[in-house]
Amino acid sequence: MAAGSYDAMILLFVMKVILSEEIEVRSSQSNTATRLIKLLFCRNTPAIDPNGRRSGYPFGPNGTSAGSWQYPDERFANMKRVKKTPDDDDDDLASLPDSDTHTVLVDPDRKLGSNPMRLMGIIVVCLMVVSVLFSVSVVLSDLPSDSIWELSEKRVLEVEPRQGSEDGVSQSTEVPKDKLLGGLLSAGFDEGSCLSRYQSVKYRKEVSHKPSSYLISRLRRYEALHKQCGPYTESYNKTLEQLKSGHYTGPSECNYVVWVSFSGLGNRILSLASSFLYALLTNRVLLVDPGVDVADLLCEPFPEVSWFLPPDFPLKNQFNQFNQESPECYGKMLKNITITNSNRLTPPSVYLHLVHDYNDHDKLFFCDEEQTFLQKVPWLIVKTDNYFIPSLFLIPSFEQELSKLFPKKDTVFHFMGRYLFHPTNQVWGLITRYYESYLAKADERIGIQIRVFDTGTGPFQHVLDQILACTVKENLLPEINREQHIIGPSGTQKSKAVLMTSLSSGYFEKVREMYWEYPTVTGEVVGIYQPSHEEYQQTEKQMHNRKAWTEMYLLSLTDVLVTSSWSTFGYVAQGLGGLKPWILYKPENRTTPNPPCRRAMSMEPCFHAPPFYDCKAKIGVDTGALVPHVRHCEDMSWGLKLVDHHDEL
Ligand SMILES: Nc1nc2c(ncn2[C@@H]2O[C@H](COP(=O)(O)OP(=O)(O)O)[C@@H](O)[C@H]2O)c(=O)[nH]1
Ligand SMILES: [Mg+2]
Repeated sequence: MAAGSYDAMILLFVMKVILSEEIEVRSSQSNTATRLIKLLFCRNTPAIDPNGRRSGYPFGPNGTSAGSWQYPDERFANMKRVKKTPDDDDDDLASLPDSDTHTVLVDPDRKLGSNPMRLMGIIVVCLMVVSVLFSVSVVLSDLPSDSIWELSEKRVLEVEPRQGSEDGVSQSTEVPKDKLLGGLLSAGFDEGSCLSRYQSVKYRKEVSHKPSSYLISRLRRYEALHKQCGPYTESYNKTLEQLKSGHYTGPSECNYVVWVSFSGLGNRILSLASSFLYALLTNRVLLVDPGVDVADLLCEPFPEVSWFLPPDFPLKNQFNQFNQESPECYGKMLKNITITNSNRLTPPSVYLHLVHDYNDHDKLFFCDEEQTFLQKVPWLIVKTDNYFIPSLFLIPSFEQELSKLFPKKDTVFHFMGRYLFHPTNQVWGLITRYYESYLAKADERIGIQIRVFDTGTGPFQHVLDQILACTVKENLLPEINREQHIIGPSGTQKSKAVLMTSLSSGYFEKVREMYWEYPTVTGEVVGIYQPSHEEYQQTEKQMHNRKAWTEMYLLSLTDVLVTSSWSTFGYVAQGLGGLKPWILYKPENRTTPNPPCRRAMSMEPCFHAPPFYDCKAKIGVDTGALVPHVRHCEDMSWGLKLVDHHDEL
């Protein structure tokens, strides 16, 4: 294409000059030939205008010789770049008829054909043109191989990204996505040690949420602090001395939040995110009790220095015994206090009991006054099964920082989760193998998370009815046609892959059977899949927890999500996925609720056990009615959750 258009352009230009009788034939043929050769290969550097554009391009926007022009289109610019040789500028065809040459050639007073010598000259010129064009085309079609390589490379780079594909995996092979999630993740990790960290983006749809630059800078600052204060650093050892001595000896360089592994996996992920945000807000370092399985499930989230609490941490053996009655419990200390705050001695550590059964004294943790006191304590040991972030938004001293970190308030868990929770390679294998086998090829992926808190073994008919009522009513799944056997031509229908998760296999079997036995009214093909059915919740069993984490994560990779009320398992999926789910209402009296479900206000998890206390007025208050961004949850009337101002309430 390049050689052909060069030829055409040159020919056009020469013909135009001849036919408009603008060629002055001087004394001899050789002179004419010299001029034409000069015309075709003139060696002058084109002028650059103040904007860095070349001037003198002969084929200006209206076919005019523009004095100061812009490239008419980018393809031409590419052609020029492709032809880069050491003489590139000199050989630049764009600069051919520079103003200089042009002036010499033009003589408007002389007319073609008025003299036989001139006619002869023109014939010779034509012959010359033909021969020169031949040579030029040979030269251009015989470009050096690396020029051709450059040309093909340019074409590859110009390939438009594929539009409209929902398939994150196949799309990723063509469109490089932002593996650092808009700067949320640090770049310095070894990719192979935790493949999910940088690969997860390939499996997800691009979400519109972007982390604030302030959040990004705070995370980088946190990482630096963690590196300075993490396990076995000089600062860590120094602060540990205070703990061992049992006496507070003054402010320390590094202060810590120690998260104790406690409760089901969904709760642990939510409480870990809460503890990390609390650490970020209070300039503390988060250290994680690995429990029996955390290291098997989650990669290290901070570069260089581990987030795991060393096994020789002095209080480690007491974690299991810590409760509301422990003398180290902050709520207990407050209960026993008879003197004013200012006279209280600062201990080197306190135990914070923020478990769902906590009492009013424990809940004073959410008051500014107590936060001021806790600020000085080097070691805070936290046991919690809650997503307590909504109540952090009601503490005045955190307000400003939180709104800078999260200008969009319903993205807190989404960003904390995407930053912290990367499945280990073992779990990533389970996730990706399942995704690629059953979900990747579908036109749409629907997640249905079933969690039944009723006693007795399911499956229950009222729950099955509820699932179908919700998904069909909300147009998430098509209805079936019980009258016909076949609908629509085969092979052309849209496909939906439904990922069901439940401890029981009963719901999955019934729904799968239904879509096998009958066609859908829309002709859509519906595949139903469930990775496991573990029957009951198990603790401390490695594969059980890996499967639970795999399923939460797979649910987060779907396009549309249905979750169960009260389930932290579902909250994790919706938050990681950036999905506003349809929530199945909690059935009462073994009856299908009507309506069966509703759309969530936001993708944020619900804080199941918030305090209802006005710390200043020292009276009870509805904490779900104080600010527009902290509301009562859809699935738990007393719970609190974050919503964005503009979300429908
Ligand atoms: N694999 C799997 N495990 C489940 C499922 N539902 C509950 N579990 C197990 O039961 C535990 C329940 O605790 P949690 O994660 O807090 O979920 P929640 O009870 O729904 O809030 C999970 O951690 C799993 O161990 C499920 O659908 N799939
Ligand atoms: Mg739970």
